[in-house]
Amino acid sequence: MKNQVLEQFNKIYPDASSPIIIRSPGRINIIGEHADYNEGFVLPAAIDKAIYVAISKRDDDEIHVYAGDYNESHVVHTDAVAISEKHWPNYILGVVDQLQKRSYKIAGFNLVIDGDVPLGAGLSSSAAVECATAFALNELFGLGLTRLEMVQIAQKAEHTFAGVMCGIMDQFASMFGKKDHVIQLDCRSIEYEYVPLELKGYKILLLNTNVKHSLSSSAYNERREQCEQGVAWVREYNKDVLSLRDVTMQMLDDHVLPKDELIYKRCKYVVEEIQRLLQGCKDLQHGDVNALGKKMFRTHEGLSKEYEVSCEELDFLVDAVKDDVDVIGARMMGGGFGGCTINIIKEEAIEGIASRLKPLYKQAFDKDLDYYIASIEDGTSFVTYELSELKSA
Ligand code: GAF
Repeated sequence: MKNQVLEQFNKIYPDASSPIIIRSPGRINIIGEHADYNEGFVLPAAIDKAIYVAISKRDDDEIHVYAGDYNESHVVHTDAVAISEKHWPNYILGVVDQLQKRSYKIAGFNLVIDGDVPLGAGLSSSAAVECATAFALNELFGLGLTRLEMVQIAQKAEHTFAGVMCGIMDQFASMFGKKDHVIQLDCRSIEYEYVPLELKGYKILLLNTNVKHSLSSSAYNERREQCEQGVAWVREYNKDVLSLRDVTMQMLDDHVLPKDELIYKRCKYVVEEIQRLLQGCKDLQHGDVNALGKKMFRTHEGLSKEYEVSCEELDFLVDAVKDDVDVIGARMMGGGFGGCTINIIKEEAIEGIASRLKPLYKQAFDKDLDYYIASIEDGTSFVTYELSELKSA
């Protein structure tokens, strides 16, 4: 990937000064879905699929960006940064806008972006682009931002320029990932702990439905509002309740169920998921991967039936492995409505299961099923290269 990005940079900006290169990974999440914006806990990790940004300064105040995936460029003056109809530049420009709003001076730059995080697959390619951009601009213009500040800027960019009112999980995982560890993140206090992911003969297999979750932003924002509505109803009786993190099933039964069954269902899923994650972390610490896996199946049930963010294809893939002794846990992952399932699966069984599922999936949906074995890697970082590599790229 590094060579590809260098090559593109040379081709698009032949007269530019040597770029710095940043790598920012996609993420998985073991358990704790739709918990982050409810101030619950999540258990994500950065993976070996990443977005790469090559960037260098210009002598003027123009921003030139080029996306390898789309073979498209976009140019804008630093005084005129605005949401683009092209969509992909927004994850970059949103970050520039956030920096400008915080009074950081951003001058002109040339940027190339590319990577191997499949787009729309629920692996947070957008957060990876935002984090790579924030890290790159921080370095290029010496802004002195901390990693957490960059995460918050990246998250806000997603709100303002992509219109998704996401929580903090994706950007945090991309920026703070640590090789072979998951991050147990408390999304209220932003305290976190790295927990070694020791799967003892098991691997993490991602099955990509190849359903792009393009309809998901309005539904995502709606779920968030439904959670907030549930909290508001509980708060009428208990002012100490600030989010679903503080809510018990009893409170939901007393104050939400009588008002609205749909909102009750949504909140119930989240309240149970927050508890499930805490138990799941204990499972992981005790090395009880089987118990963790069972909880993943239950999370999927909740996401599918109560939170209603799954889709036929995701349900199909979870159902298809549910009774397989080699798969100890599976569920849809991320925002939903498409993307990947995450499976904890016996290493020797991977090829067999993939070849069993591929034709079944094709027959059921007339779509291809892709699969990746995710390994857990470090978060956003520099990629070093020799000047000779740049010249020969
Ligand atoms: C998306 C969001 F970006 C995250 O913040 C999180 O809410 C996730 O959906 C669901 O857990 O990836």
